[in-house]
Amino acid sequence: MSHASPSLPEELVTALRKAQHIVVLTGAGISAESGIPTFRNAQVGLWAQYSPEDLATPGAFERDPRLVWKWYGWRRSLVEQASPNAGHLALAEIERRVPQLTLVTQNVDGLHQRAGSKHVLELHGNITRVKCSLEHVVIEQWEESGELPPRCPNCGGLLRPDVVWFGEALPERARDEAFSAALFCDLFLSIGTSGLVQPAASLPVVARKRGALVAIINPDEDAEWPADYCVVKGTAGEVLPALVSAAWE
Ligand code: BV8
Repeated sequence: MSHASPSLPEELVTALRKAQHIVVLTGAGISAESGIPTFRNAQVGLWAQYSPEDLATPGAFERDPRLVWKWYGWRRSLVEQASPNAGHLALAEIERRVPQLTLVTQNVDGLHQRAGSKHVLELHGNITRVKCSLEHVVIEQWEESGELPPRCPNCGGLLRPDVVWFGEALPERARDEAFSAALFCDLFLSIGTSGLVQPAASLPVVARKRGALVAIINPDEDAEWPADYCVVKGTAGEVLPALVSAAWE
C-alpha cells in the first residue's frame, strides 16, 4: 500500500541534519508495526480480562506468581517472533549519521538492539532477561517444565522477568544517563509513547526547558501536546524513514 510521505516540518528536518546530540525516547508504539500490541491496546485473547497496570506490579507477583510468569511468557513469545520494523532500522541509521545519539526506550522487547542501535538505555528492563526475585541477579538458564515460576538455582527464590514493575525503581545508571542526556541534547524525539508513565515522561520536559527542539512522532489524532512541541502525526514506520531521506538523501 503506497503512502504519500507524511508532511515533515522543515524545522525538524533541518534540526536533524544539524544535530550534535539527539535524544530519542521510544514507547510501545514503535513496536506496534512489528506486531507487538501496545501497552494500552486491549490485551488479546486469554489476557483480555487483565490490564497491564494490574499484572506488571510486585503485588500481582506476590498474589499469583504463576499467572504473572505465564503472562510474561506469552509476551516473550510475541517478542521472539517479532522483527525490528522500518522505524527501528531508521533510528539505527540516524545513530550512524549524527555525532551522538542517546536512545532511551521504555520498551522491554530488545528490538532496538536487534535493529543495530548501539547505544540503548532500557529504562524498564528487558522481557527476554529473567532474574531471581530475591537476589536480583540475572539467570541465563531455567527449566520451564514443572512448577511455574521456576526457582533460582542458587537460592531457590522464584524467578521473575527482569523488567521494572509499577512501583519499582528504575535502574539507576540508565535513568541518570537518560536525564543527563536530556539536559544537553539539541534535539529530542519522542516516538510512539503516550507519555503517561513517569519518570520517563519527564524527559522531553527537561529537554524542552533547556532549549532543545522536542518533536513528537505519534499517529494519535486526539492526543494533546505542549504548544511548543513539533508534532508529526504519523507512524514510526512511515515517518522515521521519511526523515532519514529528507535529511540525508
Ligand atoms: C517509579 C515494564 C518510584 C513492565 C513498565 C501518579 C502520578 C504520576 C506517577 C505515578 C502515579 N502513581 C504511580 C506513579 C508512578 C508510576 C507511573 O508513572 N504510573 C502511571 C500509570 C501513572 N511509575 C512507576 O511506578 C515507575 N517507578 O516511579 O518508582 C520509586 C522510586 C524509588 C524507589 C521505589 C519506587 C516505574 C514505571 C515502569 C513500569 N513498567 N513496563 C512491562 O512491560 O510489563 S511501563 C509500560 O507502560 C511500558 O514500559 C511503557 O513505559 C508504558 C506504556 O507506555 P507507552 O510505551 O507510551 O505505550 P502506550 O500503549 O501507553 O502508548 C503507545 C503510543 O504509541 C500511543 O500514544 C499510540 O498513539 C502510539 N502508537 C501506536 N501505534 C504507533 C504509535 N506511534 C508510532 N507508530 C505507531 N505505529
